[in-house]
Order: sequence, then C-alpha cells, then structure tokens
Amino acid sequence: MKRLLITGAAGNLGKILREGLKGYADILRLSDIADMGPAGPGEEVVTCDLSDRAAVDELTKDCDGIIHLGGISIEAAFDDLLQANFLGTYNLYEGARNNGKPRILFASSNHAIGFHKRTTKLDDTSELRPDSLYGVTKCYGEALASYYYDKFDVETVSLRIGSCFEKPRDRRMLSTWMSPRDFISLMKAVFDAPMTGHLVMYGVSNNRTKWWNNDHADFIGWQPQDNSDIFRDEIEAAFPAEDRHDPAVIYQGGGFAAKGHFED
Ligand code: NAI
Ligand code: 15L
Repeated sequence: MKRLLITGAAGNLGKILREGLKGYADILRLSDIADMGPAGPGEEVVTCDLSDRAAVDELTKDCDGIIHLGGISIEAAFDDLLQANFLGTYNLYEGARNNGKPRILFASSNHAIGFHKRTTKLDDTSELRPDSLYGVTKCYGEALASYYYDKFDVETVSLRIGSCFEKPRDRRMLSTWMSPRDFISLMKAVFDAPMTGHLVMYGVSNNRTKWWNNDHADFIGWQPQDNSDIFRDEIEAAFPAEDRHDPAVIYQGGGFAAKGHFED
C-alpha cells in the first residue's frame, strides 16, 4: 500500500494506529482538526475539518485506503453531530468516490446496536437499534457505506467497535473490550483482504464473555489474540457487582442506553 489516510489521527484510536501501522504503508496521511504534532518519517500531516467538502476532496486524493475515525466519539448535541459525523462522513465518501474509490474502514460503534439486550447474541444481520444520537450517526454511516458500495463500488468495512482502550474500564468492558493489538491486526486484515464488499463487523477481542459473532467475516482472516479475562479479577474487585435490573446493565450500550435524551 502506498498511501493510507487516517482521519481522527489526533484521537485515542488515531494515536494507536499512527504507532501501530508505521511501515504498513509507504506513507501514512494523518488528518484531524486537532493538533497532531509534526510529521515523522513516512508521514504526512494534514489539518482538515471534515465538514469542509472542498478540503476533504483534497484530503482524499491519491490514497489507496482510508481509515475513517474522525468525528465526535460520544453522545453530543445534534447540531455538532450534524457537522462532524453526518456531513463529515458524507464528505469523506464523496471524496473517496471522486478520487479513485479507495477501500474505507468506517469506525462505527456498538452504540449503533446499543438498545439490544446483553442476553441477545448479535451478528451482521441484526437489526440496528441505536442507543443515542451518536449511535444514530453510526447507523447513518453504515447506511452510507452500503449505498456507496452498491451504487459506486466503494468498498467499506463498517466496524462496530466495542471498547478499544489499553484495558477494560468497568465490568461491561470485559465483554466489549478490543485490545489495541487486536485493533491494529484487524486494520491490516481489512486492507490486505482481496475483497470486502460492504462488510459489517464487530471490533472485539476474543473475550470469554461477549455478545457479538463475527463468523461471517472469517474470509478476511482476522483472528483476535487477546482476552479480557487477564483483567477480570482486577475489574471485579474495583467495581461492584452489576444490578441486572439497571438499564445500563440490561442493554449492550450501557450508560448510553440508560441516559435520557441528550437535548432534554
Ligand atoms: P476521539 O474522540 O479520541 O477521536 C476523534 C477525533 O476526531 C478527535 O481527534 C477529533 O479532533 C476528530 N474530529 C472531531 N470532529 C472533527 C471534524 N469536524 N473534522 C476533523 N476531525 C474531527 O475518538 P476515538 O476513541 O479515537 O475513536 C475514533 C473513532 O472510533 C470515532 O469515530 C469513534 O466514534 C469510534 N469508536 C471508538 C471506540 C473506542 O472504544 N475508542 C468505540 C466505538 C467507536
Ligand atoms: C464508543 O462508541 C465511544 O467512542 C467510546 O468512547 C466508548 O464509550 C465505547 O463506545 C464503549 O461503548 O465503551
């Protein structure tokens, strides 16, 4: 791969990939509205607001792949989500369509399906049940990815990421955790695969307790290595047992599902 674009490069996952994908492509083109520091060897740094269509068109030129992490990553006011997530993702797909149709990894979220109960095992065919306005933006992104594949042959892996942090931060994340190492290996599998079409997948490690099934995506050959069990004793000692009547425990989206409407 010659040039791989990463949007949202200043964020939590962007930093993980900036380090973890060094050398994977000849050039990593890193982009964000926030400061990313200077470009290192094999890097290009481009400050760009995703809501600026002309700038995004420029940003997406000469790329062989795009990892689209940029946008608001938690629940927020609709008008803010409108710019960063709705408009930003549209601009990115338009840029990709106009500039050689590189494959896209769309960072979707478990909050696109967060109103399913934890007792329901999901796969790629499960009904979308967003738990927040933020989750709605991820459903929209997945729909856009589907449309751009069917209409224009732009391939996407829509990855419903669970919780990608160094380690789980509460009991829920023992089920939703994806290790940074597994995230990096998944990114390589996505861009190494001969084809993906529009593939919906879950971004989750090989945890003993989990709610999502990725069997349909075996053809891209990704096998998660890590398991949250190594943190289980520590997390269970630090957090009280969960109340199974608490909506944050009933629903997969946890606190996102349990909270009221953001704008009330
Ligand atoms: P983050 O909030 O740390 O990073 C997002 C980045 O996007 C920030 O650096 C921000 O400056 C940038 N951004 C926001 N609005 C922008 C705009 N208008 N133009 C350009 N850049 C803009 O989030 P994180 O944790 O790195 O997540 C990355 C992506 O993965 C997000 O799309 C998030 O929704 C998704 N995701 C992350 C999960 C996780 O466990 N970290 C779980 C599920 C989904
Ligand atoms: C997400 O979508 C968020 O971006 C991240 O910060 C976590 O809250 C994660 O979901 C989660 O559900 O743990």
